[in-house]
Amino acid sequence: MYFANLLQAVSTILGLASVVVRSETIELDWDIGFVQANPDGLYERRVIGVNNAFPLPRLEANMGDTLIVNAKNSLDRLTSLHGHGISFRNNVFSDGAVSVNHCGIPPGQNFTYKLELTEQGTYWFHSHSGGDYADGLRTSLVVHPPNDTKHFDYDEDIVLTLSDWYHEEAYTLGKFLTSDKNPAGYEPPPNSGIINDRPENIYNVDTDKTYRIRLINTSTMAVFHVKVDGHQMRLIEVDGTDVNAVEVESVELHPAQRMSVLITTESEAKFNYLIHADMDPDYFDEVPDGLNLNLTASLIYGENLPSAPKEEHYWDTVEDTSLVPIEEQYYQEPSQEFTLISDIMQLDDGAPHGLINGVTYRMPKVPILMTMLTTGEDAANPLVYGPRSNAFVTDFNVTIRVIIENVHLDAHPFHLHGHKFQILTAGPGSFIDSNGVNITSPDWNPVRRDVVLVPGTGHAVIQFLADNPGAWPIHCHNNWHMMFGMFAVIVEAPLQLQKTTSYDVSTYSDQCMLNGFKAEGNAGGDTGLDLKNAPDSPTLINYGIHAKGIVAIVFCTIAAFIGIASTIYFSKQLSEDTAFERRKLMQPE
Ligand SMILES: *[C@@H]1O[C@H](CO)[C@@H](O)[C@H](O)[C@H]1NC(C)=O
Ligand SMILES: *[C@@H]1O[C@H](CO)[C@@H](O)[C@H](O)[C@H]1NC(C)=O
Ligand SMILES: *[C@@H]1O[C@H](CO)[C@@H](O)[C@H](O)[C@H]1NC(C)=O
Ligand SMILES: *[C@@H]1O[C@H](CO)[C@@H](O)[C@H](O)[C@H]1NC(C)=O
Ligand SMILES: *[C@@H]1O[C@H](CO)[C@@H](O)[C@H](O)[C@H]1NC(C)=O
Ligand SMILES: *[C@@H]1O[C@H](CO)[C@@H](O)[C@H](O)[C@H]1NC(C)=O
Ligand SMILES: [Cu+2]
Repeated sequence: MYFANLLQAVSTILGLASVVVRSETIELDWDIGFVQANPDGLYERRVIGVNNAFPLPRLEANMGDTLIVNAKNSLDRLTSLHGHGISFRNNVFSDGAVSVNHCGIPPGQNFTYKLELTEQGTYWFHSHSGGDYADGLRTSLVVHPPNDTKHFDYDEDIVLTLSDWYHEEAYTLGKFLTSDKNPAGYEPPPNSGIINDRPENIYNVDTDKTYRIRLINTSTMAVFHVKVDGHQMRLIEVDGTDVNAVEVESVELHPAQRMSVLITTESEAKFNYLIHADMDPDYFDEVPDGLNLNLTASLIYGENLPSAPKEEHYWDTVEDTSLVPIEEQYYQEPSQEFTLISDIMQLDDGAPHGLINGVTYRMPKVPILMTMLTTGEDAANPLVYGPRSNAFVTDFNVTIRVIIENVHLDAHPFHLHGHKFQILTAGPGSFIDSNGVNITSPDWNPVRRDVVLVPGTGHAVIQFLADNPGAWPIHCHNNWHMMFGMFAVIVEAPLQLQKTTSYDVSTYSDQCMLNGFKAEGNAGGDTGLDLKNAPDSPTLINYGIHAKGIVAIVFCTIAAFIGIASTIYFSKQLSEDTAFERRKLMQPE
């Protein structure tokens, strides 16, 4: 990083900046290991850090730069790294989603990730293995625009990551949560919230300057509302897409989402102000006593100035679909359409599971990408990826529509790797019962993001151009829900991928083997469509008894475990009989 910045400074001094497009290669050595830290100032615990430190180094680069991260895994289990929102075009082995395009880094070994930063915006870099990102393995990644596509004037960036924080390790909590001891899929509320993975955040600001505040939601499950006292906010970016500025009172961020807002400081330094980041209690099953929902950072105009008088603030929401990207991409009629019905329920192993079309994801023996590259023409057949991979195979260079129908009561922030997709519509109820997609004009330019919030018992419809062959997960980014298996994979243009990507099995086979995977063949590690060795996963409990039966069973079991919390969860469940009715209609037997 320093080296790159230094080069930049030198080239600016030499006056080279205006004649050459600089693109730097930024190379980092990251040793991933456990360290002791006290991120919320309330409790010291073991967290996952880098090079013996926590929080992790912030990543920053210019558009066009390449980031190389040589990661060593010094944990006692496999791990991985993923650049959230980065397209990984031509670097399909660097996306880092374990079991999809990566076998993970075995303990004691290294892996080199390559991120070509071809798009400006606010991103983040985090583990894509188990709950490791919730235990600390995450940081911001800001890609600065070059002058000619810098759509807004601002003087400086302020980067705020917002997260919930648990005093117990996600690794341990996850084991309990995904077991038959937690049949109703209860999600424990966090112990606190943190900004920038540290207890205190103070920003010194100057008068009459414009700051771009970049917000990154690195939460497990918390939803934040952000507001700056005394300053009008203008929303200009969502998930790496610059949009026509919208004045907002506050912004709402779901897990894994990013937003940028501009604020202009006052001409006269009179007060110091607070930036508020409030966690929304509606997204928790339970709010424990003593959980401070309302976090703050400080904007300091002058050390000796008084604090601004307290302000009443309310939570505003900006509909994604009302935002208009500055760089236009017009709506196209889709050529292929997939429907994903998402749910969470107890399956026949007694544990809670996330479901896509009735199937809970189970890691195949061979990561999807490696199956795509080693099964010839079979790669275009969804069967080759196994019965539990939720694989959706696309053609090349056509428009793909994905309809997500959520029959569960919780809202789910769905993330797709490899693309910024257009959001055509999102709302309550099912898409089939809605007015459909409203094509407002031939040059309709829908908002593009990489995370879409699918409301509880609601729907969302997204589209993207299948021009990036690879294996791209589409999953809920609520970390608990992802652990429950609410996960599918877009198998994008496998035959095209075979033409453009050379793959030497021996490059990855040793690491894959150490982590329990194979590096070639179908989902069972065999050839052709012989899938007898492909992993299986639990299945649905007979629906005959479902609606009332499961509620009764689950209620008795869980009440013993979690007491009051489950009653709250259940009052949510019971008030929504319709969800159960719809499940019966939509789930396969
Ligand atoms: C970009 O704009 C800044 C401020 O206007 C200027 O100082 C800088 O030289 C420009 N860089 C290039 C590469 O044009
Ligand atoms: C592994 O990573 C460490 C630190 O990240 C680095 O010092 C070392 O050179 C790497 N080893 C190899 C073989 O690349
Ligand atoms: C962050 O993401 C989590 C998980 O989706 C979500 O519950 C929370 O509301 C988000 N917070 C913000 C500020 O977006
Ligand atoms: C947190 O902020 C919200 C919004 O201003 C407010 O309604 C709520 O009362 C605050 N909660 C606490 C505990 O201060
Ligand atoms: C993708 O499709 C468009 C329009 O159908 C065509 O112009 C373009 O050449 C295609 N690109 C590739 C790489 O095949
Ligand atoms: C479609 O969008 C237009 C323009 O925003 C709006 O006037 C119209 O009511 C919408 N139609 C439906 C069916 O939602
Ligand atoms: Cu979810």
